[in-house]
Amino acid sequence: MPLRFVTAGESHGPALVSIVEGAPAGLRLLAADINADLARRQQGYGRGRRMQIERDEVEFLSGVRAGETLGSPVAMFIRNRDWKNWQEIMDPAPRDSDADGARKRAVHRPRPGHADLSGLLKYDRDDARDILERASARETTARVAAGAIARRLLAECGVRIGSHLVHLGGIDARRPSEMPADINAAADASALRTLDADAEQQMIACIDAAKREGNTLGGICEVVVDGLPVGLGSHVSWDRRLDGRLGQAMLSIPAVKGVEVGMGFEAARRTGAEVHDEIAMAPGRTRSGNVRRVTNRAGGLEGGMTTGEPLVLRVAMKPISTLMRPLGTIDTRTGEGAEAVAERSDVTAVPAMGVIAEAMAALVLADAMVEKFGGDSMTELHRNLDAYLAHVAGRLG
Ligand code: EPS
Repeated sequence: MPLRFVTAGESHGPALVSIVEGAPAGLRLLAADINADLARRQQGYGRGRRMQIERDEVEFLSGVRAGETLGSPVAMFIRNRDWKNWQEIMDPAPRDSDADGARKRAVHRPRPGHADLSGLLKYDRDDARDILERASARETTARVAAGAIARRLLAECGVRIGSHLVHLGGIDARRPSEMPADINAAADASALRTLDADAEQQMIACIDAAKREGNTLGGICEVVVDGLPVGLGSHVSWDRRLDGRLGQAMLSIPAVKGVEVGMGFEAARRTGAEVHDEIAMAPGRTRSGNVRRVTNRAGGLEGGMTTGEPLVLRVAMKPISTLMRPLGTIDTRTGEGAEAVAERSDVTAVPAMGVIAEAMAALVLADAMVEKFGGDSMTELHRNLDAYLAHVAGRLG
């Protein structure tokens, strides 16, 4: 894994930290590039009040000088504005216990569907806040910051990533007859990041109804990546297959429960003749080796490698686990039945999930690019990519 990242931070702690290691030197990078993606992640109808409090922006702590990466780890700092309301509760210093030893805003009624209960047992904590603060999807801010660096790298190599919402709360969005050239420009103009304005109105009505009921909604986003060269990833070993690497990245996003590549589950219901993509010569299509797939049901991956066709993933998110009309649980102090704690939360965060899925896809794909083409400098990466493309283009036709 030549390009890797790690995040740190609790949802209501002072800040989030994101460290990306392995970005080649000489990549042009501005805080504004990262802030643009952070702002996209904060959009979306159905978010709670927290998104009005936060305005996510990075500060570079290392790895960038005069607008270019140095090849050293890029550390980014993102302040939590809500921290000022939680300082006492989240203070790292030892506490003077209250008279009865109670902790403020302690959570003893774990929410079904969250990490609260298993985390509390596994990490031997009394207060589920010690778990939920880190399990919170607030952490995805730091992933999007890391992903924005990967996106810059891919953009310099001619690769573009976009996403749009295709389902929310039981309502399917119709696919446009022709996909827009810039998917994100179109999707970001929609309150739900969907390309179907009629479906969007119905989805908004569903979100309003779910909110009134104290309920939550899930949905599906599609990620599309154009411009990938043939041959990223490999068939030779299980952990080098790109579909597996992308699958892990998608399933690591909080509340994501499924990922499909290309036709996905539908392929299992069809015959081989209905599923596989026939091959034809396509002179001038250098990124795929002067060939094309007549269809792209495989979604740009065959044998764990890119084909040079667009990569298409669909990512499914369950409804958020915090319900304002709480589900049944137990009180962990007594073992008696209780209603789960109802912390402030969102009705849905599927539009944001699409942006997070883009970031995770970017990180996996940039890693695969650096792995194949070398990662000390952008000069090296470009030289090797160009030589490879020239070579594969000369093989056929
Ligand atoms: C989250 C609960 C809400 C969300 C949060 C994820 O935060 P709070 O508990 O402060 O109201 O808004 O998402 C974010 C803060 C974010 O940046 O996406 C949860 O429990 O997962």
